[in-house]
Amino acid sequence: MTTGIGARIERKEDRRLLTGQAKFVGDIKLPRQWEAAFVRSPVAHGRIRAIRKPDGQEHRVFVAADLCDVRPIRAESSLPTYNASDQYPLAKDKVRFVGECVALCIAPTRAEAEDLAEAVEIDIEPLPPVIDALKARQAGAPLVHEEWGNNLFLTTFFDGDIEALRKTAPVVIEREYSTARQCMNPMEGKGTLAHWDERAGQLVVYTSTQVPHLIRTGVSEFLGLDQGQVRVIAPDVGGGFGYKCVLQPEELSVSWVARRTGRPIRWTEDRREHLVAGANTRQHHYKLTAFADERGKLLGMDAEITVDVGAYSVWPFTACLEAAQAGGNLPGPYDFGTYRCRTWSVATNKPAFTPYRGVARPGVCFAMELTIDAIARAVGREPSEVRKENLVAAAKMPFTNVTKKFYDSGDYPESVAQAERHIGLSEFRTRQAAARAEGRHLGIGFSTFTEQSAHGTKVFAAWGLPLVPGYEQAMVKITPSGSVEVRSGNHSFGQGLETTLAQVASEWLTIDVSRINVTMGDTGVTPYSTGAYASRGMVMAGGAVSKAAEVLAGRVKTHAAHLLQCKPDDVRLADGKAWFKEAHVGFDDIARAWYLRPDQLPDDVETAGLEVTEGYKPDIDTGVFTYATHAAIVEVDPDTGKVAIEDYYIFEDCGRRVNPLILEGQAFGGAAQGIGTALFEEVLYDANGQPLTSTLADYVLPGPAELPHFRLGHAETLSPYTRHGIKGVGEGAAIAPGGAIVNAINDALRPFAVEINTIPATPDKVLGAILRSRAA
Ligand code: MCN
Ligand code: SMO
Repeated sequence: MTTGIGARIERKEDRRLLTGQAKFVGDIKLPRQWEAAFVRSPVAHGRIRAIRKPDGQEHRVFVAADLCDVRPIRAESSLPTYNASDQYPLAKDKVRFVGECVALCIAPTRAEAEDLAEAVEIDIEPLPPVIDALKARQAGAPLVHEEWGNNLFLTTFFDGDIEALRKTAPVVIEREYSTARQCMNPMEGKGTLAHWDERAGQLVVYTSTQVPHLIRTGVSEFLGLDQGQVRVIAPDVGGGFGYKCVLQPEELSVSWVARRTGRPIRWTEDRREHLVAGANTRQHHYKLTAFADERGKLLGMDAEITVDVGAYSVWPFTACLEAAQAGGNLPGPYDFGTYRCRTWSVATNKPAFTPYRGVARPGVCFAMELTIDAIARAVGREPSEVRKENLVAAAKMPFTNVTKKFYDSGDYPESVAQAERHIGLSEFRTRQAAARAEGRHLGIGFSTFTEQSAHGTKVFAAWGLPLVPGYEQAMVKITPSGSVEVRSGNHSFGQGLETTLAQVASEWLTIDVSRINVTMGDTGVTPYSTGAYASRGMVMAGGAVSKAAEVLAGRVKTHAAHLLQCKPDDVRLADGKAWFKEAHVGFDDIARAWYLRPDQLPDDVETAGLEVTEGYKPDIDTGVFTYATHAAIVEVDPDTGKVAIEDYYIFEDCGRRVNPLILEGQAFGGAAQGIGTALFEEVLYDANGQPLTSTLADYVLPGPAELPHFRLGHAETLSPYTRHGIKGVGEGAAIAPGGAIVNAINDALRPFAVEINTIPATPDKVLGAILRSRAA
């Protein structure tokens, strides 16, 4: 059996993950290691008057004044109107959200460090908190960063001539939508263990991250070290979801204190710290007007998007990635000509916004997909029909949309047709009518989106981030025993690259993946990579491994030709061996000759060896687009407002599939998170900015009982612009559930003539809408 591209094989990493043998930051124990605990701000906004360290413990407690040689984290952007923020790893002068780090305490155990943290006294003069982004946007609001004179990290603008449409369009739909603030809750929290290695002359930082090379740059820049003095190692990482692709202040202060004290120091995020200080994503508000003709064909759209990005701009992706992407992505897979959009990235007294699986698109997809259904209801047609007619037609591919996104390939309407068929739309309408007659409320909803992946240099530059390249390198090598080693500076943090990169190498070298060892995440031994985010891993790291493995396969043939006494061109690789006609040699023979028996090789032997590093960049700089349609059937209980998902179907096209089994996991896991967004998850604050959802009893994550049995179908339209035709897909499934589920809820609620336009659609919101309708 081949284990190359397309093989449905189990993940190499699962044995150690499932048998408790994985090595996370929390599993590492170094000699003389101490643990850290943070004193965190109890108020959302305030001026620090004094911090008193407990008597006799001054050497174990660190505050901003101690870290005076550390530069604040400052993410720059090349976009005009951008306001940068300085985030001191330990707050200096002001605190700007509940949970912001104020002091760092170290002790032999975490319990002792926490006791020490309790004994630190902080005196903070409270300031009026900025909690509501729509109010904070207005002039005269209290300021999170006084020096700006407003609360705006950034505003962006797409200009389209919408006024003409306002007068002429037969159908005008106006809506406001909102999505709740969330946190990602990876199974493994964030964690960092740093120590100074005197022998290497390096600060070694073990950290739970998706982007080890970027963290190395960040730690060295803000600590004022040469990059050669820092080595970052991401061991096993138990999920990241975007939370772990930025430099966290804790990473910096723990690194500093390890260097200062000469002791290995570890901080492990606990669940409450995550729910409070990591409460940082997805909070969008939309004011939207859509214009359509009598059949529901979209003519144009006017949008205002406000994103509540919290107090600081994260490094390196800034506070603006979300809103900048939202403005460009709102038109999504739809074909229409006029678009006006204004976005605001608003500073509030909440934790700093970080990217979360889907970045901006779960919000825009929710807003757009509800609007499509609202248009369909207004013109009295089946929403999926209206959807199909508005999507970019296959015949128009490749297609440049109204925000200049270049859709490389695919058949978007067909994905809806597939979803209609598999969820059983026509049969459902009959069943729905019968159920309604019995007082039961079933609904069906669809949601379609595009997922840009493998963004090029120019795409990030256009978002104000010129430091993010659209290329990648990888190393592939044959060991002296004939097995294979792959090294990539990207990281495998749950999504399965450790296996799929081995599959790409296996594709060229034909050796079984069990003999391919993949090393990632250690800046000391891997080629530079900015890491795993934006669904770039498979295309970029996969492309680099593919190129390196292809070159290496050529070298293997050259060496095999000596042993087989033929021409390199006549050598064929199959089953992990090199063949000339019926004769063959194994990789072990070839490797032995090169490494251990050079006397067997000719004098003019090719000295380049059996180790190849290659770089890769897709043939297009604008990214490649995966797309999918999700379809859901729900039942709404009109007495409780509770929503049960009866069926859920996903039809997806991510180009060439490297591992269909992993892709199922990606789709089901992503959709589970999207269902959390749609129905359950919501970080709440009171008027003072105090978080009300600081335990998992208050912040509701969906578990198996709340999730449907997902079904998945695939098309495989190869991208013309990437190696093997691969497109990225890791974020995709988290994007669509909000739209599919709430469209289904609104379909179920049609007899009540109400709509839900806010997620999560919790029972109180659904029941509230029903009760208002009954009262009216
Ligand atoms: N894949 C494939 N065939 C393709 C495309 C992808 O088999 N045509 C596989 C890849 O090999 C990889 C996975 O699907 O194992 C996702 O690949 P890709 O879309 O390239 O995404 P990345 O490797 O860059 O992973 C990052 C992406 C992002 S940005 C988030 S957020 C996310 C996600 O992946 N976070 C995850 N999936 C996650 N899955 C888990 N379990 N945990 C997370 O934190
Ligand atoms: S949110 Mo994924 O790490 O781009």
